Amino acid sequence: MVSGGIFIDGELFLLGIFTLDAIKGMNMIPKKIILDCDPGHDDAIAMLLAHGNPDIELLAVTTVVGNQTLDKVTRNALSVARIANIHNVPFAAGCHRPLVREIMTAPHIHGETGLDGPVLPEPEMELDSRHAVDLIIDIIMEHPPKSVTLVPTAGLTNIALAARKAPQIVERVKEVVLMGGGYHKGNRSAVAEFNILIDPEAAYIVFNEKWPLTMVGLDLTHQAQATPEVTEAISKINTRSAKFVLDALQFYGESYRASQGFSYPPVHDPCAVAYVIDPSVMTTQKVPVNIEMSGILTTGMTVADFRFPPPEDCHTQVAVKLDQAKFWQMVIDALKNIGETEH
Ligand SMILES: [Ca+2]
Repeated sequence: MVSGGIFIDGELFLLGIFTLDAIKGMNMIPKKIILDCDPGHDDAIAMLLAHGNPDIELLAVTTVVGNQTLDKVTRNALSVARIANIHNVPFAAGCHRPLVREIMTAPHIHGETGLDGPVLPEPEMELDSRHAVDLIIDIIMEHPPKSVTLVPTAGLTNIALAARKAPQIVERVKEVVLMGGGYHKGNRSAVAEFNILIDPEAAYIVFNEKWPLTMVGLDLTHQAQATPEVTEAISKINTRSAKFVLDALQFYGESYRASQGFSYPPVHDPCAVAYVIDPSVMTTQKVPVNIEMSGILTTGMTVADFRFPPPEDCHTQVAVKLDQAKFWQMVIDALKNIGETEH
């Protein structure tokens, strides 16, 4: 339970004490998203941000092989749903391997379970019986044109297959806001980011369809580091979800220190959700981006062409600069809105 109100012309009018679901129900113009993810410590925080923010209507959570195998990341997604008391949102499992390549996971960052560190509860929710690709297509076609935003925070296998199976979704989607890539940075290779590198053919499909696409890449997400000030603020919330985030950040922070020399871990995936909530949380630049699929050293690189002003029909943009204070306040407010969930 949280104190809440109703948004009218962007102004919040406090009306009293309401459940989070009630607040979300009052919001006349929520941003409808499908979160396609591979939880994953930062995916889990992205889920919590989406669930806890009154401006977001989470239409579905879909999973795809990535940080770990499909069965592991799907179980993690359902466990996080239980931690945050997410109900009435369909969860569906998607592709168990990339389109062409062999499976590549990230145990050095996320552990053997894909979400090592926190103690995860047994999932309670049943998976939707549909394949994630079909659920994504169904939801987009059931909603009015240009009302659903796709937020992929994993390899792009599910999204690419959805675009190939039902090409009519491309016109219908409002936009794609994805975490992946980097115009000057890589992590899994010198120039490639993990989500793109694990399925570059899928990324090629997604970046070349003509939907508006925002790439929230490493250039941006490396600015979203969970500093001691951030963890201190989260620790004061003292709820089940907040404790889960702290435990997740503990493991994830140690991984990033050991494997990549970061003092504090960059929390990638919630940045994409934050952009949907309020685009002013980051600056962006329109620029053509394409995917290298066959480089000797550069496979999976998001090649951004900054040489000229963007052409008229440029449908891609990259995230550049993060308002860190605004971003972390969104995460903290979402956790406060979720409140205590233990029964
Ligand atoms: Ca992810």
